[in-house]
Amino acid sequence: MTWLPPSASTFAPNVDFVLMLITVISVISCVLISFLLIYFVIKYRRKTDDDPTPAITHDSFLETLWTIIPTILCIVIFLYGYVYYDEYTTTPKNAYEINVTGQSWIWTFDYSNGKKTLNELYVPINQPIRLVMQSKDVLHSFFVPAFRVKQDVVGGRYTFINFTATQEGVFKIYCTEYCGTGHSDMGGKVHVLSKDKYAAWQSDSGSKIVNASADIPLDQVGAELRNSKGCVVCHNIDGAAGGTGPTWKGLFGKKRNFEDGSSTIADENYLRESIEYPTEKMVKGYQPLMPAYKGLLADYEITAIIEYIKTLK
Ligand code: HEC
Ligand SMILES: [Cu+2]
Repeated sequence: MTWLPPSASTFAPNVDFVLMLITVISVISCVLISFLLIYFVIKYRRKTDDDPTPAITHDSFLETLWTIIPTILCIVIFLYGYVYYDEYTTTPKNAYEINVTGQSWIWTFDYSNGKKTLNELYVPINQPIRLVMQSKDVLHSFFVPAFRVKQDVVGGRYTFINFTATQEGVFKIYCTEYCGTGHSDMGGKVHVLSKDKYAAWQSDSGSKIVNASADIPLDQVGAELRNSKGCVVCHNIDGAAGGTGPTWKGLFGKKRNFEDGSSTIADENYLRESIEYPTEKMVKGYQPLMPAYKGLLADYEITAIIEYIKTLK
């Protein structure tokens, strides 16, 4: 159906079917009831002034009918909902588990072989997946429209999503729980790969999102990473004040003043430390909101971002 997102998981057709069922029932009832209402208003209108109003108090047959038909419809809708919900919440035995962490305002994914990715989830096609999700801070919600799965992500406990992707491609992830100023930018992508490509991706070292072997200048790779790694949510590059984090414009080589009264000049090593351990040196006037990117960015990715920051004069 063109008005729906792509249908890319085993649940998607079920959810769409229930949606269609409810829509069709609603449209038919609406048209039928409206039509009968108008028809009866005209047919049984008072035609002359002394036309008597008939004293009908009830009709057992009609009342039974309009109770039983909607009841049956409700039961049918409930049963479909129940069966599909049960399927959705039951973990298949051979499910492949991926740990998901939501925090303001990025998603990180931990795979069983030690790989970690940021805002980009990689899954194999036709393989039941179980996401074990938690939040580091406030409520978030993990939503992949193309899979028709959505679940709140909560601090201090785990929540789960099961799905089996049925289409190769790239699909969007949204956070659907209002979680602060960066909420609307808190998103990511699911990459559904064939089994072969997935195995290749898993054995590939480093969390490459941008292809390092392509002939792209480092600073351009860095510009790309600012978006894909979520820096864009908190750091602007136009020098505007009032962002969650300091602007990157003119940052390189500038004197930085810290909350503890010390200061330094922003060189490569300072930038690297700020990215990996942001709370080590707290820039004056800012909150400790930046996630620690240690282990989440490959070395060449950090270098690329630093090269990019250098170009922002
Ligand atoms: C949730 C918001 C947030 C996100 C996302 C975020 N940062 Fe930050 N960042 C901050 C805040 C707040 C500070 C200032 C406080 C501090 O020093 O930790 C900061 C400080 C920095 C600094 C030091 C800046 C200075 O003026 O001295 C650098 C460099 C930096 N971030 C890089 C990054 C990179 C690279 C990314 C993405 C990979 C990123 N940040 C993502 C909030 C964020
Ligand atoms: Cu969120």
